[in-house]
Amino acid sequence: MGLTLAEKILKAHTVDGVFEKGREIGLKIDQTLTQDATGTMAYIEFEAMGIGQVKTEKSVAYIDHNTLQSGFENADDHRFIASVAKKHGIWYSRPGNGICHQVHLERFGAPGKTLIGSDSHTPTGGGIGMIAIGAGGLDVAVAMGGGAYYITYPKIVNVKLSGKLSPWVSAKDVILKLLSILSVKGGVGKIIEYTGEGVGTLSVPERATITNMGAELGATTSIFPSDERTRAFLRAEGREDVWVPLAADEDAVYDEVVAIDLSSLEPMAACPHSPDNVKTLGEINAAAEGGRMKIDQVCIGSCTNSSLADMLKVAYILRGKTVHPDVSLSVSPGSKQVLTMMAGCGALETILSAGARLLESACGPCIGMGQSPNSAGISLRTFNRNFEGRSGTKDARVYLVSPEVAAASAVAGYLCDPRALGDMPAFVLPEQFTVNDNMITPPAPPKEADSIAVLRGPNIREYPKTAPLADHLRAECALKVGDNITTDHIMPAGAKILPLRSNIPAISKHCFAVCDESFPERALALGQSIVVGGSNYGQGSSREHAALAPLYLGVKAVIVKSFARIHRQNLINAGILPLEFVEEADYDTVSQGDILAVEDLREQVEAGGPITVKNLTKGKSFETKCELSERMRAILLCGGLLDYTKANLK
Ligand code: MIC
Ligand code: SF4
Repeated sequence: MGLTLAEKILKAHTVDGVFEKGREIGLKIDQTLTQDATGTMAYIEFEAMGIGQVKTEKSVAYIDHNTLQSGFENADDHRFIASVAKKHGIWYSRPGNGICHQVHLERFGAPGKTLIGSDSHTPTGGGIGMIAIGAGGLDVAVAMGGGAYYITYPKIVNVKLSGKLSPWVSAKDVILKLLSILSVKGGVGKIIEYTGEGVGTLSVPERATITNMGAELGATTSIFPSDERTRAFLRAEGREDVWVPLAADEDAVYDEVVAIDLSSLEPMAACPHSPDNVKTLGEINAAAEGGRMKIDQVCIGSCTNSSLADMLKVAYILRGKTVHPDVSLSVSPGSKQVLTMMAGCGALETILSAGARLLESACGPCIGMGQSPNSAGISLRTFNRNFEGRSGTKDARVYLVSPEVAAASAVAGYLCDPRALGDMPAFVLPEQFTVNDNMITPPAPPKEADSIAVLRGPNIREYPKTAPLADHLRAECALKVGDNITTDHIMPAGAKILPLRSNIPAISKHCFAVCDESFPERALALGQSIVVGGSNYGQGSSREHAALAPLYLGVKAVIVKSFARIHRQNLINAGILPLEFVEEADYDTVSQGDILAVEDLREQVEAGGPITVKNLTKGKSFETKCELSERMRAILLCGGLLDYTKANLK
């Protein structure tokens, strides 16, 4: 029986466990990446492990999230990361050089390699045939130290692409279509592998848009074959030497198959407040007053849609036009390389003449770092997430669209179908890109490492205190939330809160602010507490702060209907017990304020069976499950991955 492409790469990298469906496997990690918002914590953890030089083939630290320096905090974090990187063998991409995923694809990614990154959109690398997975900072720190990265051998879903995209229909529409089929939890525990003759019609940037937003399916990762188009992209980057052809075996067997005919797709949008709330533009406009949805803002950029290919289309649509007077249009090119090439070919001038507001090559508005919309504003964004409050304006209505829809709408002033623009020219990418790595600082030679001081600012605090799992647990349900709670609910981002990413006591004050502002104070006063939630709890970002803030506030267990993958792992890494209701109906029997208890907790976790939770307030009990590998059990029992790693290093 043949192997899928994902399985081939996973198999070649399995260094621990049994290579069987559903079992936990430990992967050798070739490359790692961090960004600044998760990176400070990852390097604090790396340092706490006492490892000298990184053991990976390539580790890169990017500054792209916290680039708005409205106080000393972010600049201090940049300086800290730069110095840690230099000391420990890590390449450092300076602020202004671009968004981690875009730059990694351009300058470091390589087909057939494994990459983990402390950012959920790391699967962007699947666009050139990598197994690229988003993980918590602590997992990345362990991988930098040469430790394996553990995943459950996933199911492999084959998305078979046929046909060819029609003019003005975009790669974004492919992933929006898949989100409408599978939903935001349809990819949990799965790798999405693209095959079929439609693959060859898509360029690397288009493939990367699709694998990037596979994160919104909850998938472990997504991957495209490495073919002649991959080779051409790497050649244009001056890196053809890393190219290898890669594809699934002819007789590969998949767990599920989804067929998408590219020719049948049309421009779509994900409506508020979820990436899978997908509708056609026609449907959205038909429901709006006067048959047209008026818009207030358009933002083009983010790691999903900020390549040169995207920018050339935007420039073409804006040529000779002016942005509608009621609309604010911002453009953030994905990297210095993209921006330089836009300047070189005149696209930048066209975009600026049309009245776009040029932002630096960084995450910017995607993570609420500026450009929050007006009250109840309607914002079209080429980004990947439209969770409530993420834009920085609580009542904003954010729609996720392709760059083509975004640009056409910015001119029209309402949600506009770009197919109305008529014929589409062929957008041809240059054979050679403008490569200049002067904003990437190499690490110091290992022999100089001892002489390099790590520069810490006053906002950089230690990892929160941990303790081994207690014998018994008795705590109040301090918060009960519903389904699809995102990490943006648990640990919001935005320009005010992000600078606190390296200070857990300070950032914890904002934990669950979107749901209940009084939670942090209550939880701290209680000393220990339990959070109860619905299904797909913790979807979205990889930020381990969504586990570290609860850890600091004394949350001992989270009981939900189901978890998103990265967040569940982050809870285990932080030593917080992740429990799932065996009977979903039991969720309804728990109220906020109930006192819950688990007797013989350590014993029950060790035994691995269902765990009984008593609701002392209601005089009832219910069963929960806590399916853990032996390794995860050991991590939880000793109080989290940091303690486990320290203990096992000795
Ligand atoms: C995001 O898109 O939500 C982020 C900000 O890039 C996060 C990482 C973070 O919270 O720092 C992610 O996707 O993992
Ligand atoms: Fe940055 Fe947005 Fe991409 Fe996250 S999704 S890495 S915030 S651009």
